[in-house]
Amino acid sequence: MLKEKMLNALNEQINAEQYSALLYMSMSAYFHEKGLPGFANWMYVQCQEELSHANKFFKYVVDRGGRVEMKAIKQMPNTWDGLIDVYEATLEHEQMVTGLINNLMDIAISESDHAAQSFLRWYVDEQVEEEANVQEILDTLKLVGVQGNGIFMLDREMRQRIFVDDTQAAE
Ligand code: OFO
Repeated sequence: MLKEKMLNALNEQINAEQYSALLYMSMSAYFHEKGLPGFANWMYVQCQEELSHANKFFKYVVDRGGRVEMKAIKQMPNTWDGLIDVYEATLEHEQMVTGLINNLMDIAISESDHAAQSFLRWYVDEQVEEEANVQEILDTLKLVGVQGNGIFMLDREMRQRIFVDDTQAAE
């Protein structure tokens, strides 16, 4: 059985992951508007990943006998100042999420909840990958510049990304 503090934090995290999904969907819509279908696809896949993260937390709470409580999702931004601004905002958001995951792990450690520590390790590793992927795109964008042929090629590359549900493979 989950202790109350951990249960509340897990419910907050379900909300945070769902917010992440909608934030990335909003970024996807922004890229469609800007004529960048590849980047729009990349963000849509990111949205699907975040929903899978939320669902994994949902299932975990249920498996531990806890009650999932769905909460209102705060308004996400709808516009940005170009490609670099979007990926800077994405990196900042992922760094914030890493902080939330670390906080969950701190609670699990302080409560000697070994099952939660084991479960959360997947997210600790996932956040390293999330931040690294976004940083890499940001570095590439800064290198090629945000206009012209480089962006056209990059947009085509971003179109290749497909959703793979890593949360299932880890179980
Ligand atoms: Fe769920 O990893 Fe991003 O936010």
